[in-house]
Amino acid sequence: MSYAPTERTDLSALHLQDRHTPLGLSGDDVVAMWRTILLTRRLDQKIWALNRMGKAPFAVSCQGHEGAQIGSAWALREGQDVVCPYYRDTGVMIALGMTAREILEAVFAREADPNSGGRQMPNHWGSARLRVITGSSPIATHIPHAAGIALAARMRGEDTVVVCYFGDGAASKGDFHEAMNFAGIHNLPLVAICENNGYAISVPLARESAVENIAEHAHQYRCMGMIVDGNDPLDVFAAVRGAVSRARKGEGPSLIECKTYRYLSHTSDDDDRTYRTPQEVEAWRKKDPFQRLKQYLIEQRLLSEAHEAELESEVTAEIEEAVKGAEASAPPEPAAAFRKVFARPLRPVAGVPAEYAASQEGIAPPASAAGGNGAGVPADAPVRTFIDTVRETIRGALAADDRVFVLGEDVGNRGGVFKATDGLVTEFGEHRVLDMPLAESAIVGVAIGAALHGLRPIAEIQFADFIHPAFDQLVSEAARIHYRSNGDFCVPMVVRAPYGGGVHGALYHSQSVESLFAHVPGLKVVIPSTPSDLKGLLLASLDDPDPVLFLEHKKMYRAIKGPVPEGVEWRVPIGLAEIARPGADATIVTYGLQRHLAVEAADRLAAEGCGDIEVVDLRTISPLDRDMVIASACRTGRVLVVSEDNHSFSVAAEVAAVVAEAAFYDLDAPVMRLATADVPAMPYAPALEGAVLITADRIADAARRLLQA
Ligand SMILES: Cc1ncc(C[n+]2csc(CCOP(=O)(O)OP(=O)(O)O)c2C)c(N)n1
Ligand SMILES: [Mg+2]
Repeated sequence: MSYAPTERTDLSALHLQDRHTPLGLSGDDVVAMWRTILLTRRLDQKIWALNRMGKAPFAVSCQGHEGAQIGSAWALREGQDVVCPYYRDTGVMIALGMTAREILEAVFAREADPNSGGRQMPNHWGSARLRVITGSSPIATHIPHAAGIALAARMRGEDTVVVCYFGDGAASKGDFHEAMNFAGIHNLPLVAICENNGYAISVPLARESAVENIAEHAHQYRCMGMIVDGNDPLDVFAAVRGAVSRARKGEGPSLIECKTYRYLSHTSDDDDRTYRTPQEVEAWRKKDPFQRLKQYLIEQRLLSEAHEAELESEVTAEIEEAVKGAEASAPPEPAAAFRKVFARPLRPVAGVPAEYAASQEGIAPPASAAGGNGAGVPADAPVRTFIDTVRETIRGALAADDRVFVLGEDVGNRGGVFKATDGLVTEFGEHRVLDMPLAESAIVGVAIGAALHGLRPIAEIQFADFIHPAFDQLVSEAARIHYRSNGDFCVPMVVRAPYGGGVHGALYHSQSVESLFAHVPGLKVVIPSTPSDLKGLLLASLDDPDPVLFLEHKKMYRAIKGPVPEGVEWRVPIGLAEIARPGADATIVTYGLQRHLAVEAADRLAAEGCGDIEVVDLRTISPLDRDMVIASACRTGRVLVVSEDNHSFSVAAEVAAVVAEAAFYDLDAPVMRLATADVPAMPYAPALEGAVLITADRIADAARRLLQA
């Protein structure tokens, strides 16, 4: 199977016709465009050579793609449009203003690398200065971000256009389809550019796509679809300029497919001889965008031999100087590896080697102990259920801050399946309470994009059980964006999800997911257990510059009531646990619904005269309030950790480890865990569900054993 040039990409005979003037480009413009292609080609060749010399560990070549990359980037409005590039887009970055020196700082993984400060591999672009959004390695995850930025730009009344680049391989991913569908539904100012080079590493197009042209997907998503000769920069420029202008005028998204080819292997680690023939490569080399534009300039009498030589020597000197400078520039200091995990770090990073502990960044420890036990809650505060508190808190946030908006499945007219957003669409309109397609990756991905563009999204995942399609967006994207961009970007986003069992929800409406996400550096995970905590923590999460996963135990929605301060000033700090019930003889560490069950069990044991048990409610799972857990463990000498999540590899396991490490010599008994057995949560039949469920009785039994141990 081979990927041959088609008629569409055939070289037309001679460029005797002036093609640039009708496009609004002067002769100087086209020469400048070619100079950018020249710089890109020579820099790429240099980087490849540095790799082969053993000086650059990893290289991604864009040779062959320069026409698609520079022709398209030339059509953007500098300083206003936003770009989500692909890893192969060296030409896009040079056209947008990243210098050879800056690119080489990344190649050598230097501290001055503007993309990531040496944290990511080369070609993982990102620069707030250039309005280029930080990118990752997982393919296609950035396309929903582009749609979210386009949505946010429109909500903010800007005429910004978002341009998103990707390869033919990316068009196989759900994120591509989810994002294009969303862009089509909302007619967003998005220009999606597919650099189709015929391969996803070694897999040829015919084995990755059921349709011959990626642009054919456009009509499914109400986009304008176009196929252009990606090796003709002027053709690409014309198409992208048209698409950008349509998007700016509110005429909706476009999908432009640039048929192109890469001349070298996929990366410096690949060997393309295993999957394509030299003849095929040669056929495409005859259509080299570099040579074609040069040929055009010569035929149009815009480039003399002397001028060409002058440009060549300018570019060579620029690259040589950049290599020298970047090679000599400083690597990142090792201690930087432990910084910028969060935009607002609340606790020291756990597990930092002792030699770097002293050089950690300053943390802003959580402030006061307001919250669930009533501290700071006015005596006349109205009593509300948990679910009413969710809704009223969101209502207050929507009214107080026009950057806040809600997105999720059924959040609009239905008001959410639990009624957490009931009535809000009528009050605030469809643009602030956005019904989303049934596509969790897009829900979180769009929220990330909107957060990156200055909004404060509250994304609702209908049930925590359905958060798994968005795992990549949460774990690979939201959680890593601040760190991977060396602090250049942050994601102030809240993702709410009802979780937990005991409601006859069976395997897929009962799960506890906190341990999965608490494991991920860069995510804050919050689980409130009282209405006043819920309000204070949700508002604190909206203030926070980091992504917050906000889990609400669904059994509490109508069962738990409590006083809730009015207004939008109330805050409960993230990262601070609370003593829900003071006691002297043992500690139960827990969170969520189990706080209430633990207090009930403790009261019962006290009434029986068995002992006085302290209950610590974590409230924030990550970052964990180790100080309060350890202090309580040291005071009482006995610790039981209670959690509805599965027994092994869990939050309960982590708390037990913290206690064992830090309070061992103050303990009078081994740390105990009471958690749901390691079975998929939860079976449906009442008898089966009852068998696995954590109840106040079971907590009391466990606590009795602990007191006697
Ligand atoms: C989700 C995911 N799966 C696999 C990979 C490994 N991988 C990196 S690039 C690539 C091929 C991408 O092909 P395409 O989108 O056509 O871009 P091209 O490299 O051809 O420019 C693969 C499989 C990855 N980075 N992410
Ligand atoms: Mg490809």
